[in-house]
Amino acid sequence: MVAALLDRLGVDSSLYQQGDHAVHSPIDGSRIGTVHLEGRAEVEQKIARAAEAFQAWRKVPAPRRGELIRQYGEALRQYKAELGELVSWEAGKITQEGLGEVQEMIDICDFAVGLSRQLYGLTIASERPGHHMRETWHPLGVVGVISAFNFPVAVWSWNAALALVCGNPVVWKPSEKTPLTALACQALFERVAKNFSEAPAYLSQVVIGAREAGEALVDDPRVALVSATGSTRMGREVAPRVAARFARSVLELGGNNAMILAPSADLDLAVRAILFSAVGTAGQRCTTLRRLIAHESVKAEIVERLKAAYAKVRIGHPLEGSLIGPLIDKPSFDGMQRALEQARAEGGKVFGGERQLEAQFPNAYYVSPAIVEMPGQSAVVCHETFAPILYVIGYRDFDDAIALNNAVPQGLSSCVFTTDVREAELFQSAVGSDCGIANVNIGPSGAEIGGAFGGEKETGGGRESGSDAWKAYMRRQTNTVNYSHELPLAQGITFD
Ligand code: UN1
Repeated sequence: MVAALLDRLGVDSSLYQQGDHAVHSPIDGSRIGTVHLEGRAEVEQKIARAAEAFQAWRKVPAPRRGELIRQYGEALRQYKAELGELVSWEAGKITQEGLGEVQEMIDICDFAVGLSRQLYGLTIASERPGHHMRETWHPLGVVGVISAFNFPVAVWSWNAALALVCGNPVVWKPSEKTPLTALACQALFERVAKNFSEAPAYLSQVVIGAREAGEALVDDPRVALVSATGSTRMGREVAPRVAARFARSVLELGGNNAMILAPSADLDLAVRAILFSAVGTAGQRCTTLRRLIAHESVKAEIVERLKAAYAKVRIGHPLEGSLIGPLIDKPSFDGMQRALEQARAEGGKVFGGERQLEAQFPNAYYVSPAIVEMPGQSAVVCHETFAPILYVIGYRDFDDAIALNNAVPQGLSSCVFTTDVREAELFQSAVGSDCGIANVNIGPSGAEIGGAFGGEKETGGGRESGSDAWKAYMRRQTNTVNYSHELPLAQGITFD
């Protein structure tokens, strides 16, 4: 099944039938491939090739670079079903979410194509007669991308589509849990690039490896930007190492996203939003809803309604019409159980969270999503557990709700459900949510690619995807041109 998909996507079988690292599907634990893990020397060789590709690619006009991405987007449209299904097999996403992830890739390609005819700089008023100032944006260099298992293809594409139109080659290290989808993206890319005469060899490369491979990317002076998605623990190691060599990083790390549910909220809407954002992707999005901060007047009702809705959610094989697929692996399941234990110890009332379908899938980890009523925002609630656990806490005063929203170390996404315009605006004001994303009457997950994506505090501060996130992938240059016959100095200095 997986081999047939990889074949259709153009992946050479030698890449997933040899090697020392087995890849298992979270759907049933079956082995779906074996890959070779690359070491430092192999990564360094790929970086050297990328550095060479940069010399040529930076000279190609940006709209032509955009044309390559347009064609890549077309290839993604053509192979959306296959790639989406492969995402399901390798990451355990349900059909809709596997396809949605490929759609997110297509969307960022479209965005990048438009961007390739923009990449605007400024013209700036000069204080000197006969002078002209402007700001231009130039290609930056090799971009290293480190991505996580949970968005195995979309997050790479956010980075790659922008990096490539900005004139940079890309070296991608996907999670060791999801190398096959990366090989498929790369095969599609190579198919398009091979017929694109201006594209140099090694414009996009994949590195399959573990920690050592990631470190090689992080430490190599030829890598101008490291864009890393993953845990805060990983970011804490990456950020200082990249900074120590004065390179750039874009970090997208942990989230601990909340919804404030106000008394005026449309509860029907809220139930649906909570279901998608807390239960979708089996709670394994960085934007997953993890904390529900509900006004005391609606808390009991929302918990009852959620329990009823949770009880009806179909759990099972993600390609067979379920809404919740498996967790990625056993450590993830164990982490969830530990968090629930800790929540109980901290006074939580736990509903759900048990292993499911063990007889049918002894080597896979399906769970019922959990709702945990907590007496307050205790330690376990402040920690991101990458599983479907929704902690519910009460509030009385809206300012306290905002304070609770902000009182965790992470700062990715947040939302408020209210029909009170004052609350909605306050939540998005300077004294409101401290997160990179703050929504009104929609959940914290499922962002469109048009906005900048990322967050503050332990989330790492990076921005990817839309808006002006492209600027991280280029170097800015200020130009002053003297078209006069004099040489006036700035600040009125005379130097005669
Ligand atoms: C992630 O989980 O790393 O906003 C990215 C969302 C998706 C991206 C999630 N568009 O939920």
